[in-house]
Amino acid sequence: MKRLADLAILGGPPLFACPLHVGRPSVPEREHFLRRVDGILDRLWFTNDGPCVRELETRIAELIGVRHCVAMCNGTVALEIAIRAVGLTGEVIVPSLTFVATAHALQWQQITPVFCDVDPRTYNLDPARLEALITPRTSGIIGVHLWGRPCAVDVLAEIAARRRLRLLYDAAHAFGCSVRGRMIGGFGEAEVLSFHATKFFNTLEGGAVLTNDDELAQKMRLMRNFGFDGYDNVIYIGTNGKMNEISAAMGCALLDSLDEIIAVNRRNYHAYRRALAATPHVTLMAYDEGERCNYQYIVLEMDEAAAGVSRDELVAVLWAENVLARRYFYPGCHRMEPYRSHFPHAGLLLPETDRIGRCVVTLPTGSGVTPEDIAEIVALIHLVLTHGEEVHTVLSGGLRPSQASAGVR
Ligand code: T4K
Repeated sequence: MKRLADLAILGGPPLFACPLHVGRPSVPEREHFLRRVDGILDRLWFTNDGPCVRELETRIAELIGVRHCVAMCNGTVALEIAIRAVGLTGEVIVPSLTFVATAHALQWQQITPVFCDVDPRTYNLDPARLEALITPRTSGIIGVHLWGRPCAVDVLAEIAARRRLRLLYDAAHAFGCSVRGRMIGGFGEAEVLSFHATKFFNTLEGGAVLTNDDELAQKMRLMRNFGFDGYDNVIYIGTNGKMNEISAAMGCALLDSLDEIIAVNRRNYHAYRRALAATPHVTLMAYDEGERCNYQYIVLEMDEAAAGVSRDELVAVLWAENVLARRYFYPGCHRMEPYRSHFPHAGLLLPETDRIGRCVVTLPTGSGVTPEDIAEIVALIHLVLTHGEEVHTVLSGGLRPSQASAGVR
């Protein structure tokens, strides 16, 4: 257990010899994956709707209970294709508290993302603030199930139906999660998954669109393949959104271990929860354990004023100790380009987004992180937060390391 004087910011050795990352990839049973790769090399069929992609699509559609899973090369292209396939234009209402890909997928196609503030209890689109943002140019809503916790799906569906708007979900964080027992993936007109390496379920790079709409699914299948409807016949504008076979093989192999991966994330979440119970000035984002959860994000909200040390100072201490915590999703899309220049005053309508972005910290989890590691990480956080002012003084250059050590012993 570290004392304040041993902190790496004061010259002590880091708590962990190797970095602990947020978003370390899950790895399938190696032999199983390599056998699948051998099959791909033997078949000489590497992409373009190959057998591994079809298997992955079928298994995911069954698992989620939707009619169609259309696998794509990544979540961002999957979003772009879904947006185009449902015909979004003009303005689309989205949260700003999300990974920037949600907004970029719109702006990339000259559709304006209109940022709506979030409900601080869910971190998701606040339906009470949404209707005021609807204009004659608004064509739809994209909800984001941030950190795997569901949007207010019923209220959003009601608003979308009443105001005649299309409704999509960015479910990049929510594979394997449910709302009142119904798996995320089947809400709105379509939901988009990301299988990026940093997601608890990955296909190296990859993503998918899930939908129960047969026509929409068929359109997206064509759009991901340049719009080809059979050889030599292009019937839509399209792009190259195809998933390759090695990625799909990774996904198929990992699907076999999905329950174990989630069990490890759940174990880690409980380890954090137990350990953090005695730590002041932070609140751990809670999962609704009555639902299916993937537990892939460990998110702390920190009370900077009470702690006497800033969120960024806490992150700096953690990085020095090789705990590579992240500030997801600071500073919010509205403070990133090109949105910052397009809407310089957007923050006025996004007080919760700004507040949350300033005080959240995402911590390492996944199979590379043990309950013992978690006990050490939390002890470190506890140390910083119970000596907030001293840490703040050291980090703002008020004391030299030797003075600081002398002062805190
Ligand atoms: N919508 C939402 C809500 C999303 O969160 C995302 C992606 C998307 C849409 C778009 O889906 P994709 O097009 O990406 O499929 C990462 C991921 O790149 C991104 O996929 C993810 N969200 C986002 C939340 O996180 P960065 O820029 O923070 O990644 P990076 O490279 O800093 O990696 C994060 C951590 O993971 C690092 O500590 C290192 C570790 N890592 C990373 C990779 C790639 C590994 O240990 N191994 C690896 O292979 O965006």
